[in-house]
Amino acid sequence: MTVGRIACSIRAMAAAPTDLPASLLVERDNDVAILTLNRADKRNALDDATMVAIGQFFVRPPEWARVVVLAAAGDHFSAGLDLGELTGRDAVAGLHHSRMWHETFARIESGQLPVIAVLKGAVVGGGLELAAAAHVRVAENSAFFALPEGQRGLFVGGGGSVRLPRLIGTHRMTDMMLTGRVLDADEAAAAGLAQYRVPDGAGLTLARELAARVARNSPLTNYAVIQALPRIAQAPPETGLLLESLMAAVVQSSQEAKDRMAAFLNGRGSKVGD
Ligand code: 1HE
Repeated sequence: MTVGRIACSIRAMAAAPTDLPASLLVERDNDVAILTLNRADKRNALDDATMVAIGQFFVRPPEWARVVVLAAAGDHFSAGLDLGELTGRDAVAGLHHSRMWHETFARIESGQLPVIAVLKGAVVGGGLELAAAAHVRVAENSAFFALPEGQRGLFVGGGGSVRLPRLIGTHRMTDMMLTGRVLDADEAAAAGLAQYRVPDGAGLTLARELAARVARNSPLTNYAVIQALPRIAQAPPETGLLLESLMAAVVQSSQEAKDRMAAFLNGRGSKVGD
């Protein structure tokens, strides 16, 4: 069974998505889906409708999509949780809301497709938690990163306390939360919050180029990178090594791997860096 068929059967089991709200756009660029947060007037604050739509998109991405680029309209990636929706919530509703965010971001991080996020302006609070669930992050010059939960009397609730320490270390996250420290794009990239740094306006172009490269990989390798690599990295080393061997054996036994290796050995394959 190919990874495409695995993906199809899982997607077929999922409920059909309802129409997307105006706050989320999906466009097709060949086999790349461009998913755009489209609430610039509210600095792409994440309200429930947008979160539910993001979750629905990732549980059943379009069949043609091999990679997702996560972008944002306006000058800011996301100002985080929509604070306007928070004020009326009691503790139980807050618990369920946080778990809904967890489920949504898990669908991104541990879903079917590689996700490349284009970061600019505010990448704060829940916006940073959303960015942390992506696999590749491109930061434009204007991007700034913060966890203003302390200022608002809140705590992270979208998986930030799990994902951000893995990216930047507990000590840096602690500093950001306690002191309200704002990292600029260079500081964030140096800390590990973005793998790529580009001038303002260049993020989407680079993300599309990267997505096109990712889409040229064997889908089964991409699947292994998303599904196996993070689990191996968190497993005890002996368990991780066994998982690695199992995953490697499955991937290299695929017909696509055999075809690609034969093409290289016959002088027809791409070389490193092509
Ligand atoms: C919002 C939000 C929001 C803007 N919820 N409405 N996040 C924060 O604490 C960040 C709060 N936002 C800001 O600090 C600033 O808005 C920005 C630095 C991001 C941008 O500043 P600016 O001057 O460009 O915009 P603005 O004038 O502050 O905001 C424009 C509009 O967006 C305004 O609404 P309007 O109706 O008066 O035009 C703002 O109210 C609205 N807006 N941010 C709701 N966040 C799962 S737990 C996660 C916990 C968190 O994410 S805590 C962090 C929350």
